Amino acid sequence: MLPEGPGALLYDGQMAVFSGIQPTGPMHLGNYLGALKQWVSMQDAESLYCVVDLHGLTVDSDPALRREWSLDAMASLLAAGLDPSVGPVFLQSRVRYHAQLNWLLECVTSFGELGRMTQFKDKSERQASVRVGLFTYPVLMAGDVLLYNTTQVPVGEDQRQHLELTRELAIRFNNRYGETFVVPDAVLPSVGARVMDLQEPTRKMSKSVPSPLGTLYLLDEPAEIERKVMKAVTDTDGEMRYDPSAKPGLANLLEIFAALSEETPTRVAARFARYGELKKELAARLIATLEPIAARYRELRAEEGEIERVIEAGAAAAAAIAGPVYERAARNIGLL
Ligand code: AQP
Repeated sequence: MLPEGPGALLYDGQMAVFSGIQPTGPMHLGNYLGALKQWVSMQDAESLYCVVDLHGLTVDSDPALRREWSLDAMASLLAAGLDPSVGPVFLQSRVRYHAQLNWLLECVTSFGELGRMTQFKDKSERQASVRVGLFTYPVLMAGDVLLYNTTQVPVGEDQRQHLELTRELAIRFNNRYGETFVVPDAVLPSVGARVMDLQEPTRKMSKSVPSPLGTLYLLDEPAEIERKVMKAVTDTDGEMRYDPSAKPGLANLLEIFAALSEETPTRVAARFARYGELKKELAARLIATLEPIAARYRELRAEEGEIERVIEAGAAAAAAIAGPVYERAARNIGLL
């Protein structure tokens, strides 16, 4: 879809894709199906993918562990199939314009609209002392996207509201200060946009909520994947049909299967008579998809210096795009 309205004049005809992921722990199947799988399929010379380590600061952590998580996240992106020779893969904090644009955008955002963000409401309930950064997180995210003249943002369903805010801020800034930002669209996968916890299928699979049996990690061993899938919560009536509200556990398994096999959940349901058969076949498919990713990840983590080289090159390429956009925003808002 082409950008419309304010910002459209800046659009140069290229589809520019940007998306990011927080280095707040090992990546799970939701991150893969909701984000990484799409990122890989959409990657071209106009796409940028980022490990958003500044966003990761909204979660408490030991600095040494943070550094490890950032490297782990970079390795996971590359292992999932992103190719840094096609488009930049980089670390957010290495491009200073993210933090700089954040401030300009905070000054066009209202307190009330951030208070309405459901992710803030959910996450703040789980923090003893709520950081201001958790509250302003969607503004930093808006800046991440807007810095790259982005037209499309591939994300999972949980980021839809933040993307709406990004569009709102871009339009507002353009209306007040003149054409500055391209207004982006969210791109959600047709299935797999909301992978649920395998033990609590009414809650999304998440990095920051501990659920040892409910979260399927990209780096899980095959036996572990099989164990988690076979123990996934379903229901007792044993009737194989896709019904997310009445049968959320089964629907989650059917959606995961459908996202891997690129068909609809209803079609997947028609292929199996028993939950056990579905689970067995699903585990086999997950192992076949995730094992090569885990193997490549281990190779990359063992190659000293390789990830740092990708980070350096990616930051230089990203800054070359972000710099002029930031300068345009600063000039238009009235900074000398
Ligand atoms: N359960 C999910 N199903 C589908 N997509 C998902 N994503 C996250 N969880 C699911 C997508 O992964 C991308 C990166 O997410 P993020 O790092 O910004 O973190 P998040 O959205 O807050 O979710 P996480 O990874 O589970 O972390 P926590 O626990 O911190 O919330 C995004 O495109 C997201 O949509």
